[in-house]
Amino acid sequence: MTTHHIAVIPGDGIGRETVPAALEVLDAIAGDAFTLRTTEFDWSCARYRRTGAMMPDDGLDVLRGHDAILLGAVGAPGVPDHVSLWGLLIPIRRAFQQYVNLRPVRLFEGVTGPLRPDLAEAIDLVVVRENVEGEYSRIGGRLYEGTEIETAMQESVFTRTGVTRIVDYAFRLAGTRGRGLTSATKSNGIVHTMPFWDQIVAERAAAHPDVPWRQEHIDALCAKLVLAPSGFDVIVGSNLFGDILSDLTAAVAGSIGIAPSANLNPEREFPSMFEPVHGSAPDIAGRGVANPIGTIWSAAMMLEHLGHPEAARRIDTAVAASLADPATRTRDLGGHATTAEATRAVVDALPA
Ligand code: GGG
Repeated sequence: MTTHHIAVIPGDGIGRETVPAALEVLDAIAGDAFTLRTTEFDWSCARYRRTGAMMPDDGLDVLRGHDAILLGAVGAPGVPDHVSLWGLLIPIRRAFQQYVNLRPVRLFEGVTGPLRPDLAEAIDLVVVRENVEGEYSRIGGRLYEGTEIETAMQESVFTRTGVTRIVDYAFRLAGTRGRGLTSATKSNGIVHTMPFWDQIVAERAAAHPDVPWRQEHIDALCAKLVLAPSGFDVIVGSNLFGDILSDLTAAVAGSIGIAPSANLNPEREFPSMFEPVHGSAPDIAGRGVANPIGTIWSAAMMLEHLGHPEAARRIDTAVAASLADPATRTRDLGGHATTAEATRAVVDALPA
């Protein structure tokens, strides 16, 4: 029997409700093939308020000793979002070279979200987001602060290594899924980094001759994803564009509350991290109404990554069954179920 050591960081807001929900499902599924030994860390905005840091100085060294990280959400009123993000999430992604952020989106039976009924056909796509460089950068600064000519500048970082590895990952994934790759850029307006990205996509396409691919400007792509989302399979984009596209597609498929993500270090040299796409949602935190599915599905992706695809599929099946029943849908999906009821529905629907 394999034992995996999981670092658990519920974080802030609804992360403190959805992570226990995912742990309940993981508890129900662990058994003969594997067990999970979890260690919980209180790294969060609450810790930041207490100590001035989201995590301890040796936090990354502590995480290094784990097989995977399960994270809820970061962000709380009173703590600037860039402080919480750069104090916890981004250092983890970068220290562990989690350069792939995989964000699958599916339209589940019975969940139509804002889609017109005639568009509610199979949506089954994956956003592959570059996760450690691009527009997420601290390079820049402010000039003439507090004056009328105050100026803010921010630089993006696109390296040949960074773009090539994410594009290659996306081509390989598209090759296994079979319906082609779309690359999202904005090369008509952003004249250095985006044409560089397009150039590398075109170069790498030659190494993946069987994968159909196309390039789309991000603005036009957003419109197409709203109007005809079923026409897309794998979409690759920069750190910022991938983040925006995954919220957009998750909302089109019903709710961001369902959407999972995997921050992967594909070489498995370091732990990967699994977290829902949604944030801490302080407006509903503490009320027991958050949708746990995004975190539960992220936990399933974690099991897949740890070498338990069968267990991951059992969770997927249970998630689909729970979403098909209006009685066990949370408010974001038009239902009335609490976090606890939605979680119980998944546990009860786990196939034997
Ligand atoms: N689920 C983790 C979380 O709190 N995400 C909120 C967020 O704003 N993330 C930004 C990002 O993924 O770059």
